[in-house]
Amino acid sequence: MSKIRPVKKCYRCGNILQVDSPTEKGYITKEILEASPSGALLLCDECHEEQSKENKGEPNVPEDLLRMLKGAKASDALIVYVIDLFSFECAFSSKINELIQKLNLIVIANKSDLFPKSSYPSLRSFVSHRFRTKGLMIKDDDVFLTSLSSLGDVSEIKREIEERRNGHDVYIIGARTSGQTFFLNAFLRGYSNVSTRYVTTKEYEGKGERYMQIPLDMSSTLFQTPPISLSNSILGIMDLESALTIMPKDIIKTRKTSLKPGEGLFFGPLAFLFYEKSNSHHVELEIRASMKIDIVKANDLGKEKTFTKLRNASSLELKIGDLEYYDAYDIEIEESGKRDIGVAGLGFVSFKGDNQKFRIYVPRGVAIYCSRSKM
Ligand SMILES: Nc1nc2c(ncn2[C@@H]2O[C@H](COP(=O)(O)OP(=O)(O)O)[C@@H](O)[C@H]2O)c(=O)[nH]1
Ligand SMILES: [Mg+2]
Repeated sequence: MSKIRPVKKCYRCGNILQVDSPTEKGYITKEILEASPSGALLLCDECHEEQSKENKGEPNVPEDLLRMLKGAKASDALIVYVIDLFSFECAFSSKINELIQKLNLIVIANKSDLFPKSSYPSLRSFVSHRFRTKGLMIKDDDVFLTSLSSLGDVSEIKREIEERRNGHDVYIIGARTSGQTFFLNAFLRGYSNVSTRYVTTKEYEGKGERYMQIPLDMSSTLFQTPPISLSNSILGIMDLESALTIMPKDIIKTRKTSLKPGEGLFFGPLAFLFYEKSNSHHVELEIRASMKIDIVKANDLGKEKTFTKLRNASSLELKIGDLEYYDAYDIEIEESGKRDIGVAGLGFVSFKGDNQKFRIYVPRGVAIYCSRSKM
């Protein structure tokens, strides 16, 4: 009688897995293949190595920024770190953090208008906690919430900068779209030049973008810097125009739903969060994501079909492949407090920790995080 057996493929590159030739496509170490339970998602050795590099989940950082921060370190400058409160958790770079670790640092936590005022105190402590987990030892008092797009008044921050810089240079850093430009525009309102030098702009890396240098006194300067990239963010897999349409504009509404084991949620075609199991039967979720994203429930079996439907219906210009080539991560919740699972640039889902197991699928290279709850 004939026998039919599925052929094992690498779920990342799609090549048929083989154990004979390390130099050919799809090679996987025999012991790994033999030790894997049937039905497990497998990676060939090459993809496994690639993915373990990528899974550090950090964004690309312009060389010019690193060069400038070496200067900042040498001159004991003050760093003003601008973040987008909605999504900054995965925008850190260990290379940057190493350079600025010992410098004075203040954080401008921008886009506070997206959150209810009642959450401001907890947002500040969430931000400072997140910085500390990245080795940047700041206190809640070092975090300033702003809404720079609504012509926010930055005079308090200006005073803090003046006080904390001790006559030294200042470097504004942050990820693209966090609000650096809005901050500098606000800073320049009411600025008066007390030096004999001009406000100038300088082009870095020949990309046509220019960055400001603003004299603060006769010998010190405030430097705008090239932004940290969105390479590990959902915003990085679409053109800037699409990215701007999915960035939330108004206070983020909370959408509530619950999942039973075996069910998952699609965030448009951009991510799929699958709920595997927990102690209790179902999990209550609070979702905070752009309202432009359709959130659709699907079970594991129906996920490919739902994905295709959502992708075909999407008006966004997306650089994504099929769901089978998405990166997949297993998340096991060990804490019992309120937790968030988030996708860089897309949003986050909050729930009460109870030994749940989730699997999340995101376009290749997009970073995810799991942390205590932001709200
Ligand atoms: N909701 C909200 N959006 C903001 C705020 N500040 C900036 N933005 C938006 O974020 C985007 C990027 O801002 P920009 O200052 O150019 O960021 P940069 O890339 O860091 O220079 C723009 O589309 C702004 O409209 C804010 O305080 N609240
Ligand atoms: Mg800018």
